[in-house]
Amino acid sequence: MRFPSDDELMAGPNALEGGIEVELPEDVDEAALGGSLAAGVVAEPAPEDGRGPDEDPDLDEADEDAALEAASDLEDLRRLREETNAGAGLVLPDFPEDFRAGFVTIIGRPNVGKSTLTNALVGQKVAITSGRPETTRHNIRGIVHAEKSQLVLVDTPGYHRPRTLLGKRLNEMVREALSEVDVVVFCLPADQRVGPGDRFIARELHEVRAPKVAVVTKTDLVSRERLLKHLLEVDRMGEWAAIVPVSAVNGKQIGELADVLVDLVPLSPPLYPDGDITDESRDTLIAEYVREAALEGVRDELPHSLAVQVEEITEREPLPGQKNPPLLDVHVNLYVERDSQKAIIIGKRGSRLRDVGTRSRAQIEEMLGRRVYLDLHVRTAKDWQSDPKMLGRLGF
Ligand SMILES: Nc1nc2c(ncn2[C@@H]2O[C@H](COP(=O)(O)OP(=O)(O)OP(=O)(O)O)[C@@H](O)[C@H]2O)c(=O)[nH]1
Ligand SMILES: [Mg+2]
Repeated sequence: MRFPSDDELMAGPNALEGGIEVELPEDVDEAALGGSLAAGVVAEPAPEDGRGPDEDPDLDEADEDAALEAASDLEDLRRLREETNAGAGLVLPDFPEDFRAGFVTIIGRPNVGKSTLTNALVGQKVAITSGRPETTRHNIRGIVHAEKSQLVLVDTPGYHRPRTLLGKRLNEMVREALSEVDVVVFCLPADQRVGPGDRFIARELHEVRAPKVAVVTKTDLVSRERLLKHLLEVDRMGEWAAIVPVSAVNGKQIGELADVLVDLVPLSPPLYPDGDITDESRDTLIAEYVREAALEGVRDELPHSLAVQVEEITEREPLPGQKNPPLLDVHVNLYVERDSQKAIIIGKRGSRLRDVGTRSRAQIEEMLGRRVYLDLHVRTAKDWQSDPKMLGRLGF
């Protein structure tokens, strides 16, 4: 199968130039369609045994082994929690018999709003976002808690045509997140036409057994008429358990989407303790906040060339009689691929880097609930995106 070219995958063919040209078929009743969309769309609830709708009862043994292996991590986690609970009797709080919980992987091309949607569903920022494609570089779990349900969202890197070894690794992460999943959310932005990149992803999804929800993102950017045409295009693309239009920036239909997803995950005890909203480590969050601040206002290849890693965090000696927690020294390295990029990131007399420090420090201090001294170093790691050794050092 031919992978669409970069231009096809990116803005070009999907961008909305002069409006969507797709005509509504004559037999479609726009009013009726609009009505069902406004109501939050049609979802088929998961069967009570928690299996996907197209689970094949006649799997042969080899298939069964493969399927079991794919499901094992998820199942192991569930079993472990159940057993620990039964044995020790203290890990899990009581949960209702009809409690639902499961993994929801969010996929789509770069820049379609996956991370913004994840944050909106969680209700707090767990993933950084930016107007540049390929912002997310690892699978990020965000947990949505409700009285009778828990959704473990997995925000993934944008699926794209890889140009570098990093790109290949990012796509592998997406495929990994699709291998153990209860529901797939496929994001398609309302302000771009369905293009070859989307169709490629849709074809990949044929292999995935879990129910799929098409989420049309960024509805605030288009008129109702355009949205309806887009929804029809999406509807024609495949078999969806539901199609939900949302706007993550103004919170429209986010609650409705959560309800649809809860109906699709299986009956299960909670998978994460109450109150956990992500499994991102402190250091990862710090590095990501710095990268987000550094991405603001940079163009061309620079966003791709930028990587950030926490080098060291040390606590200062408390001052005599000090009541507040002592200052934390946070040392962070920013890597770029060329010296010319280094100069851009640092800015005139260090002004840009200072700005990056001020903005990210505010977020870091809020997260840690204490004051930090943030020390940023910009280093050149030549062509790190294609250097296996450097990729390894940077955690890819
Ligand atoms: N107007 C509008 N903009 C949105 C919405 N959701 C996301 N955006 C913007 O779209 C851009 C991309 O958002 P992200 O959430 O970073 O997209 P992503 O799909 O996670 O991107 P990658 O991580 O690069 O794959 C950002 O500038 C967001 O502010 C929305 O509902 N409405
Ligand atoms: Mg993202």
